[in-house]
Amino acid sequence: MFRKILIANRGEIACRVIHTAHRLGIQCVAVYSDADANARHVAMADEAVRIGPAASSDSYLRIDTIIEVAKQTGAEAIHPGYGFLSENTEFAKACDANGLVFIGPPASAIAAMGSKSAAKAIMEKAGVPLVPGYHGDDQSPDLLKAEAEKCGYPILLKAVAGGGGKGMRVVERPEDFDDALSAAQREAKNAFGNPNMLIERYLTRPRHVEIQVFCDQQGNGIYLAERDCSVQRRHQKVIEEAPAPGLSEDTRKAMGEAAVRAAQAIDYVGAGTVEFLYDVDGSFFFMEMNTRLQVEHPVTEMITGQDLVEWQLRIAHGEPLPMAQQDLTINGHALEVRVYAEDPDHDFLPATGHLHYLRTPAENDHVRVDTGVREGDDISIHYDPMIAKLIVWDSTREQAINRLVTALASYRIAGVKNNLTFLHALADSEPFRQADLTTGFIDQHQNLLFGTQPENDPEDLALAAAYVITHRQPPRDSADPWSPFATLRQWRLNGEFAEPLLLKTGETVHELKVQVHKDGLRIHNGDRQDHLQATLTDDRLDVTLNGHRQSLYGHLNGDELTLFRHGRTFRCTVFKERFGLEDAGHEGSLEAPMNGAVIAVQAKKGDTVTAGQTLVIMEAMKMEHAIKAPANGVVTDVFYSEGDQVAEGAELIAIDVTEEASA
Ligand code: MV4
Repeated sequence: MFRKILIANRGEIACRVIHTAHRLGIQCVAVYSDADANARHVAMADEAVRIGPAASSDSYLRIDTIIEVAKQTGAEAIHPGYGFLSENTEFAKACDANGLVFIGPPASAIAAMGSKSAAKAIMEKAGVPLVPGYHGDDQSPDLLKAEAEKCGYPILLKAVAGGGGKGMRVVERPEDFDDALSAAQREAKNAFGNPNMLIERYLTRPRHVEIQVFCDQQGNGIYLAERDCSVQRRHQKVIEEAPAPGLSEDTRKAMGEAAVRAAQAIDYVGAGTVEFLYDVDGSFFFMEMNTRLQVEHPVTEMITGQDLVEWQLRIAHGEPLPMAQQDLTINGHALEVRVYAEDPDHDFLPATGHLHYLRTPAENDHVRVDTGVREGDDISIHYDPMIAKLIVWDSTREQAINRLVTALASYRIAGVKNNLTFLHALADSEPFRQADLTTGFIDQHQNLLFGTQPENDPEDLALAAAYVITHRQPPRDSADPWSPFATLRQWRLNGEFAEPLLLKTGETVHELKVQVHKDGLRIHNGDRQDHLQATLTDDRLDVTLNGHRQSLYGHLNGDELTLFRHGRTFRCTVFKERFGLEDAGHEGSLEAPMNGAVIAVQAKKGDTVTAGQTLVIMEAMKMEHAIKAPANGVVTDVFYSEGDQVAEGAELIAIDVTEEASA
């Protein structure tokens, strides 16, 4: 076995690979960009080498630098993870040329799957079922139209050079064909530099079912069952599971054997995934082959009991497949969700920020968390915003879903917008429990998945107030008369005195009144009155609300409170006094209101500016936003210039608004 390997990746997959390598007694060299100097994958590795600035193109995509580091550190092999250089033929070749083992397939196998039409031709020859259609070189419009007629409308035009859903167009009727073809060709030429199209019958309610395959260097192949990844959003997988609900043993075998034929047709070595469209009638068709270990590989590990990274390492080192097909069994059901830094309520816009508070579900035989971040880390604009993968297993799908729902409810993140509430609603939804899986799942069930959080649930507000009040209580032995909590005693003696507490959710300010009585708190919110007892232990609030005992968790960061309850995240800003409200507005802020690009800077250092004057113009989501001076003053610093990408919250410009400055 290898003594030392280099992991040419970051985040959760780098950590995942290191975990298995260490279990096998293999030393690990990590690489890192400037943004990742303190990252988890660096801390886990035996040694780690800086490879450049934060931008991927200057670090994790630098073939020359990474090869050099591998040679310098004495690594014998390179694991590419997924993304970055994992499917880059130049990288695979560079490893070969430098006497390093690329832990993946030969460059020729990666290249064979690069063109969709060439891939289809290979698969056809290998007897892998294809969607009826045309994938020839002759691209004359008349011929294409005749081929479309042959496969039957609706048809799908796919760019030969496309992939992952890019460059596709549905044509419903023959009379729409000509216009659709020229538009699709134009788009494909612009996007991929190749206008060629293939034509397929359009399946209207397909599922995405993929087979995990492995091949060794001796030419043996095996399939490790399938994964159903039908629940996707804009071709991003959201939930993956294994096995695929309702797939018969016969179909599994037929699909598995087709996948192994597909791999062997291109002399595949290592871990690969053959994706199929699976139709309602049980038929299946080759879609594409991914020549890497995939994000969702853990669900296969959970139902087979195998460590796929260990298989990769053994095979790359020349060992034969660790198992024969007939010895491989599947057990129970596994689900994976991808926890992302994104905002489901704003079209899943990627989010960035600081992970002020991060609590993951307890891991055990049923629950696994694969992550590359720790509390206190930043989610930056430079890389994929995945925070973690949450994987669960149980003996039935129903029990596995229950595990998932429970685990999601105990996953807590404050500081960065994320999709936990969305995932919880999705996993707990009736259509998902019913396994009503198609690629249109999220669009079809929007009403169940979005806006599931009541804006101003009075229970949330009462519990938020309870959290704030108990958080302020001094420790029992505190005798500090200057403590800000000391005031509490005064009004505790007098049950009639009610302290105002202002909680702001969105643009609404809720004016609550809190009374502390011997038997608990009384919280007034308009006409509503809640009576509760609460004790706070670290971040856990044990509370009896109107006679209902429950535990929930919270996190206060300055005046920003996040409460976690029933799988939902409730956020509010806390003010003791009305005047506090003025401080909270973002008006006049000189910070970037969102991730975006600076398109103009209209002030320079030393300029005298007047309140309301536009200083910087930013663009995000194709909209312009003017950043204006909050007061008269003098510009003391300009931090960005035209064309720069900036992260939400970054200070754009500094101005001195003291009277001396503006005098
Ligand atoms: C299709 C299809 C329906 N009919 N092909 C999308 C990604 C690309 N690799 C293939 N894709 C599709 N091909 C035919 N003939 C529907 C899709 C499709 C899809 C496939 C898998 C997972 C999610 C999807 C979402 C939309 C469309």
